[in-house]
Amino acid sequence: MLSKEELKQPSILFVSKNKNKFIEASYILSSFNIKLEWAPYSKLEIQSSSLTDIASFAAKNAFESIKKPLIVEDDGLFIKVLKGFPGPFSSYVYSTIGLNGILKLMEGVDDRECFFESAVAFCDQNINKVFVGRVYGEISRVIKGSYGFGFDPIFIPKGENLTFAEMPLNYKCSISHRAVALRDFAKWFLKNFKYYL
Ligand code: ITT
Repeated sequence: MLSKEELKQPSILFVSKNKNKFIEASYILSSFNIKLEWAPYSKLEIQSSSLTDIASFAAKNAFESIKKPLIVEDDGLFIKVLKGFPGPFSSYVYSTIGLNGILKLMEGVDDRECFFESAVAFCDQNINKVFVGRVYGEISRVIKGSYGFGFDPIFIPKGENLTFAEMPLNYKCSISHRAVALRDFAKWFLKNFKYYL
């Protein structure tokens, strides 16, 4: 006989090869009692300047093969003087020129304004909906901190002196682009989809 646990609807899958994103997303959604399960697959990435379109397409594509309610999240770091670069190319830029490459591009530049954007796409058999979050800040002059991942060591959120990589997870997750998008998602989800939990 199935246990009470097994009879429950499955939790939502978080499709990403990036475990850090899953850990942060799980932490953020845990305060809404929404449970995520990690599906460590690469998402399909279309060419677009819109993270919303990239996430939405990837979620639909993942749902077609997995056929379970899921989330895909696409992120990007948009630097003002670089006209939004690396934006939708953030993953590629991170793994090629990396943090040092970004700092090099910003050498001698005083205007260091930038923002992180997160597009969270939820998809099931009936719906494909995207929630967007942003956090504004600036690119640091040097690489600082050892928490977090990706561009965290060079991103200083507005109003702070520390990079994301100098902040413990609970603090980053109270102000991040991911938190803004996922909190919106959580409110919508709890209103509309109680039966999944
Ligand atoms: P998936 O596509 O498999 O989810 P990814 O790491 O490629 O994993 P994204 O395309 O969404 O994820 O991320 C673009 C880049 O931005 C990538 O290099 C991430 O490491 C980085 N990134 C995303 N969220 C971040 C965060 O909260 N802090 C720092 N860097 C982040």
